[in-house]
Amino acid sequence: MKQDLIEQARAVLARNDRGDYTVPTHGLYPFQWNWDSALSALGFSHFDEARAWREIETLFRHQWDDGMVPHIIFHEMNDGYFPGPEVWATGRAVPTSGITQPAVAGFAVRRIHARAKNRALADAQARALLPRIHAWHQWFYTNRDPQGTGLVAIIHPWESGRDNSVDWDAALARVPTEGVAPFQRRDVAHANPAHRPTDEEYRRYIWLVQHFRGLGWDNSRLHDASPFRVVDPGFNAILIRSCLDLAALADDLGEAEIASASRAFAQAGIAAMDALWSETHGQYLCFDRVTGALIDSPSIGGLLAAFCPIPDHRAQAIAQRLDAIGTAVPYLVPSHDPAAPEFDGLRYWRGPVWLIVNYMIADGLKRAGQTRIVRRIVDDSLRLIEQSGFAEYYDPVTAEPCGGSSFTWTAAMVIEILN
Ligand code: 9WN
Repeated sequence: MKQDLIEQARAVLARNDRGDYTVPTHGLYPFQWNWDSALSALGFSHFDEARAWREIETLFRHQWDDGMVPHIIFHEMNDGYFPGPEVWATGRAVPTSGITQPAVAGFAVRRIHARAKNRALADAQARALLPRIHAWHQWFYTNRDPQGTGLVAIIHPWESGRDNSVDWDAALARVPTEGVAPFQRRDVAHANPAHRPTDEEYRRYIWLVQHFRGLGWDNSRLHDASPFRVVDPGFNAILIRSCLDLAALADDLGEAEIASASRAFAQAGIAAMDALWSETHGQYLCFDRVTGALIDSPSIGGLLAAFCPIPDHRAQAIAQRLDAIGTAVPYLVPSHDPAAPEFDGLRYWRGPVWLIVNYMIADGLKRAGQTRIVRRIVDDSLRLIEQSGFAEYYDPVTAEPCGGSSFTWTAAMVIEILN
């Protein structure tokens, strides 16, 4: 059974492999996505280390001069996705989007390096990537935390990777739609529209893209000029964890300066994170930098916070919260609280389970010693795969496969979990 699943997962990776990068899935997402690639490299690393390194190398080859690593790289033209390069208009030789995504690369590189069999290759690759990943982290703290609070904001829902989360509803409602050029969505030709964001959300997503494009994609201006500025505990936990992992890697490679700068970022972030805790919900919440208030939305972002080192009593509370959620739905971890009125088990980030997030929550809680709930998350993840294949996401009540199929990072997580 185990070997069968690994073989099937490898076939999914092979199908979506474009040589130097993978597409998330054929049809729906025909380009390279940032956090998909870094997490998918973990899967490749179990059977082809060189290919795993190449995936991340390709991603960083398209890093911007200011340090940002874009969320999409449009390697080959394909009109099956909207918004394409002409909408972003970032003016690069190989076109990219103009926003970023969760900074998982530092974590992935550290993990792949730590367990690599080909030590010479791993050292060479890690040494080349180290300053580039550090430049990205510096970019985050300079451009997305201009006041030096210790936590960074996202300026577009797509940056979070959790596009239509309930977390963004109120902040996104303040984004205008006037002046948005008419467009035709492509995603709904590939996936069930009931599983995807609404047209109204898309208009606001595109307004933000047009607004940033009008500012020449100048990152020193975008944060303050964006009507959407949200501090997401999950997003910050990923960045903090990657800073810590990069510090450990820098220690191994004798790069003391990068190690101490990375630790300083992480320490400031961990200290600031506690202000996002909600006693009422027993988890972390997002913070709206425009209104200056916490966002009353119990989503998976506040549980993913456990991916970075949080105090033991907080990890314990998150484990208890997951226990409670696990009595309400048969499959952990739903992307939104099943008891909340906004919960929708089919619609993307408003309820469905995503294997990559399960993996990161489980990894963080394992470090915190919460082994019982970790076992439940891992078991539920494998049950989903056995019943419903390598989907983009799953209904946490019925296990219905949703979104795209033959999904790269879902397959990569299966290889990672089973090895
Ligand atoms: C926009 C590729 C990406 C993931 C995101 C997921 C979805 C894109 C979209 O697909 O977002 O970036 O068009 O819906 O939400 O997490 O990286 O798999």
